[in-house]
Amino acid sequence: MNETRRRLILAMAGSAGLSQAPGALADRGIGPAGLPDGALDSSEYDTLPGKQPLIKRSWRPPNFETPVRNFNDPYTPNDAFFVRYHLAGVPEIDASTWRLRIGGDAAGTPLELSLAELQSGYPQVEFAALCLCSGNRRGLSKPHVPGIQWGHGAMGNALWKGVRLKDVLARAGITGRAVEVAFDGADTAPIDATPDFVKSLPAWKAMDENTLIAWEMNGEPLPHWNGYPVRLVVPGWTATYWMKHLTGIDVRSTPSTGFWTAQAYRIPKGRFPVVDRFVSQESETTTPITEMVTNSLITNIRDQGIYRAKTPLFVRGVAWDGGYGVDRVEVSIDGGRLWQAGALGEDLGRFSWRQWSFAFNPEPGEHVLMARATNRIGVTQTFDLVFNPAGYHNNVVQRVRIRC
Ligand SMILES: Nc1nc2c(c(=O)[nH]1)N[C@H]1C(S)=C(S)[C@@H](COP(=O)(O)O)O[C@H]1N2
Ligand SMILES: [Mo]
Repeated sequence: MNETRRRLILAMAGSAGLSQAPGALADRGIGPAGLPDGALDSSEYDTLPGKQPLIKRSWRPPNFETPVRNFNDPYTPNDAFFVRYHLAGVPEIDASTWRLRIGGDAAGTPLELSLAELQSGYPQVEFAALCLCSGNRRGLSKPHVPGIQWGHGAMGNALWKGVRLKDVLARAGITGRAVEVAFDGADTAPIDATPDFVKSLPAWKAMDENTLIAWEMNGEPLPHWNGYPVRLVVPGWTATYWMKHLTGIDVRSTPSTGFWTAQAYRIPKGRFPVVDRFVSQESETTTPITEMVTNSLITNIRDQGIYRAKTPLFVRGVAWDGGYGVDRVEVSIDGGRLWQAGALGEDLGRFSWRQWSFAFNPEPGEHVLMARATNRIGVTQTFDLVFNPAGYHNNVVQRVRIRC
């Protein structure tokens, strides 16, 4: 808890929402069409200070989704990057008085760092990584599940710059007794009914050389809404662990019992093809979500869109996984009967998404476009939803219907 922080008053800034019929909302990119009617009706473009108009899924706390058209760029612009909060008390932090406290019963030499000390005291690293909300596409779950009804846009790819968490933990004298490392951000719940957002990582993942304490995103300071001044970057793992406005690190010899680690963000055991385990938090039937599953998205073709026949149509998209790297993307233009190789774009690193493209000359008539990614350890996407009560890990192969 930082005394100097102030709550940001969420002023309705420049509402760009238009009242239109639900069908038109899907057309404007608020979709996809599979979202529940209520979610489409209550969503609109709206503008947070410093951001472009994004798709508002909730206002308090702010949950804003990136329009899919932005995913045609290799990196998602900072002012279009999605915003996800659990608590409505979004902190406004003065970087000159911000401090990061590292302690806990498995830290022999607790310490406190200013931003300048963090930036000058450790080797710096920068790489690309996809930040993807566990619940991205939750709105497409059938049957529907409670929670923010995300479409496809609760994700973004960026270059992250910071220092390795393991270097800071070493300075704090992390001992062999460490089981988990828990992270606290400066946000607060306005009424104390909601538990503080604290997330724990297994000690091995905290000590991974790619887990960063980052202050820069795409060459700029982190935007306010994406964790200014400092956030955790846990590449390969879903964004629930990417603590924003990081203020406290607790190196623990015992598993965290906090709500957001011990009860929330859980998946049924054994149903998803994931490799990484979070053993100290596993129960008989559930386990915390860990790495992202292999997935892809068509980014430039509109579902129900009309395109020219007998003219080359360039299908573009992105594909990603939990950090092994994308091996291939196959594309079908006939609803999944025949699959052909898509062309992969530049490899921006194994934690980045990978752009891909596929060109064909459509015959007149209807076509169902599909894309299916496979990663370097041979794990691919599912055709049938793996239902789970929180709607996580939706990597169902998309079906995009077009008419030519
Ligand atoms: N402090 C803080 N950090 C947080 C959260 C939060 O509510 N508070 N939400 C997490 C979740 S669930 C997601 S999906 C990502 C979203 O990152 P973004 O808002 O920068 O897109 O932040 C993570 N870090
Ligand atoms: Mo999330």
